Amino acid sequence: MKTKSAMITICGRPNVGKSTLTNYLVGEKIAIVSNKPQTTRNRICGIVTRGNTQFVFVDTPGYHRSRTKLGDYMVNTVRESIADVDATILVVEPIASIGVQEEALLEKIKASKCPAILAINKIDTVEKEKLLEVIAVYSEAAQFDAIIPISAKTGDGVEQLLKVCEKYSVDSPFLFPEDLTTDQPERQVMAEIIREKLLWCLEKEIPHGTAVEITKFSERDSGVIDIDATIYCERASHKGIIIGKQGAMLKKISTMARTDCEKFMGTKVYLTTWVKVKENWRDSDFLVRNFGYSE
Ligand SMILES: Nc1nc2c(ncn2[C@@H]2O[C@H](COP(=O)(O)OP(=O)(O)OP(=O)(O)O)[C@@H](O)[C@H]2O)c(=O)[nH]1
Ligand SMILES: [Mg+2]
Repeated sequence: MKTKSAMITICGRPNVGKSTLTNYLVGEKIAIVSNKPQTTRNRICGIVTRGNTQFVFVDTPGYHRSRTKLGDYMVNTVRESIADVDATILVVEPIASIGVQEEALLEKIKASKCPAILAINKIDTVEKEKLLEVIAVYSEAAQFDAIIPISAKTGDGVEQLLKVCEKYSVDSPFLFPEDLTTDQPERQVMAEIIREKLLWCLEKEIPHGTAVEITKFSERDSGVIDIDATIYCERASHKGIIIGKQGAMLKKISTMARTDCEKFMGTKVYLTTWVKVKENWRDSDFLVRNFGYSE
């Protein structure tokens, strides 16, 4: 069979719905999602194999002005992901003005000389007339191959987006096995699921200052998987909040995480969690790398 592939980066400011879109395209939850900005920290491939074409969508961290070493890593990850791909999808909010993040990303896309598709997301939240204004503002600002209004939540327009992406496929062997949906190792998916629940359950800066390390991941003969995870946070006071009264918060987080881990693994999971403090780890090159945020 003559095969094709297309590698397509999904970029945009934090919280626009890049990971929601990636999950919808893949048809499985492979990237964590939250209503807080800066949820995604790594570049994550979502793999979609349709007939003789394999799409590799590269979900990236939200482009922002970084204030920590971790932020530097995230922003660099976006920059690097825009180079050497077949096309980029810039995801934006349905707002009729262009922000500094979009301008900076458009500049990078232009410099990379790679074709750009604009995906105006969250159209389920706006009226048609408003959408036309958004389209007008963006078509004036840059040369897009296509402008596609979508809702990553309802799936509206996503099939059309995929159709446009097909244009960028090139003759090539498949880059990943056909049945794979992400390039992340299972351990990393488990750590990310726990981080998602931290983002869901905790307020303000606390979840942004957490990192999760899987210290044990082993399968018993019966197929049950034992996972030990350590949650790192930045302050002793945060540790108290994560654990909660009589451990109630940690229990809630762990229970929610275990359910998703079981869904992803397709088997029973025993999850044990600990909480430790690493003061201001996001500002330490060494610790940021240590937690896996490095190329
Ligand atoms: N109403 C609506 N909400 C959406 C849509 N797409 C995403 N969201 C919501 O927007 C929020 C952010 O979604 P994410 O997918 O985590 O956004 P992201 O761009 O990956 O964010 P970062 O990883 O922080 O850069 C979540 O609360 C989503 O449920 C959409 O099409 N419609
Ligand atoms: Mg994301």
